[in-house]
Amino acid sequence: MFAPHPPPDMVQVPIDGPDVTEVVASLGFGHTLQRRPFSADPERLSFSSYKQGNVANFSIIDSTLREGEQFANAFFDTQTKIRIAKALDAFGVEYIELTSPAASEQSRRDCEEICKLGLNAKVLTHIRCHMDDARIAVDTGVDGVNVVIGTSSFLQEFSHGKDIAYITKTAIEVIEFVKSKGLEIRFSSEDSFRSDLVDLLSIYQTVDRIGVNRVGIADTIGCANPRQVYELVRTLRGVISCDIEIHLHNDTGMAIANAYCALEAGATHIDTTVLGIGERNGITPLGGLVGCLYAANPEYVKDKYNLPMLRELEDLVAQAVEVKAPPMNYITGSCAFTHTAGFYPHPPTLSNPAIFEVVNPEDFGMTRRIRSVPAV
Ligand code: HCA
Ligand code: CU
Repeated sequence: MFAPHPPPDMVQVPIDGPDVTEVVASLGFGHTLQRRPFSADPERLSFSSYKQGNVANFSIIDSTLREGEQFANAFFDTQTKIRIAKALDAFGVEYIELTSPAASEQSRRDCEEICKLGLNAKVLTHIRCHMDDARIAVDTGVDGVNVVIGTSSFLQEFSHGKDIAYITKTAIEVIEFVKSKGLEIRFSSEDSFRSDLVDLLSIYQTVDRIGVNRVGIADTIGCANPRQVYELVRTLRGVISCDIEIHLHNDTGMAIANAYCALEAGATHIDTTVLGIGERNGITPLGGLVGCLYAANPEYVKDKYNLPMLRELEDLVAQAVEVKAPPMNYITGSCAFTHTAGFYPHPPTLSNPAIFEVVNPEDFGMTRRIRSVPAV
């Protein structure tokens, strides 16, 4: 009458379904999925070398002095721009992107001043795809020019009103002009993720053939997710041979993960701003990106950037735009390395804090704090 109950010490499991040992073996990266925490034994961890793409071979283009100028509370005077440019250079970003000199007379003068500083970082300026802007840009002393034009149907219709044939023709003219001056040149499409893919790939292929240094993809409205980013960059990688830059807005909190996936897919240059400031809620934050890439390859990232300077750089920008960095901020937040001990009888954080840390605070000049609460 009654269905027999299993004995109490037995667990019922479905008899169908794949053998998990075989599934894991077929993945081909061993039994451990975690990315390399700073103190773990690398021999035991194989995931960090899995599908790395350019995760350990990239450049940062910091746009605090361009995209960041579009942040709601940003009004940088010349001296502040110079201080930020020098701090970014001391941190070690490879490029600094500045507002178009065509935007105002002040922007043009500031651009010239920053070019005269003799920084290690290359100085770029960001212009519309227009010969008038290009002529002004090449006379400022910049190392390169980042050109952008909207390619999505929305922008073609509601912003500049030009079709793809016109965009391609102007792009060629601007690129050839900037190249003739011996400067580096990038061509990017605004709102790439809502652009027609055939249009997008065709225009990138054309500019690649005429020798552009980089093409750029922009998630202007922050609508993309990591898988979409991976697929677009991967597809693009297959049709062009020049470098690939990516610019990712953070409207839905995807900007760091999207940047990571872009590198896995073969992107070479990532746009950031300090604290992520920019239009609306900004773009990929420098600190979060560096933290994420450090987790994958600590030695590479430590070698490349002056990590203990991150906090100072963020404080400088936070002060300039009159905001406070959030306590939960990646790496530099006041609670980033706070551990609460006392919930366990033998708190593992006390014997080896690294058990709960993917980042070694000392590498970023930060200190760990153990907060004790009485065990209950
Ligand atoms: C802009 C828009 C932009 C450009 C990005 C790029 C965007 O302010 O011109 O040049 O790659 O998010 O699309 O910032
Ligand atoms: Cu932007």
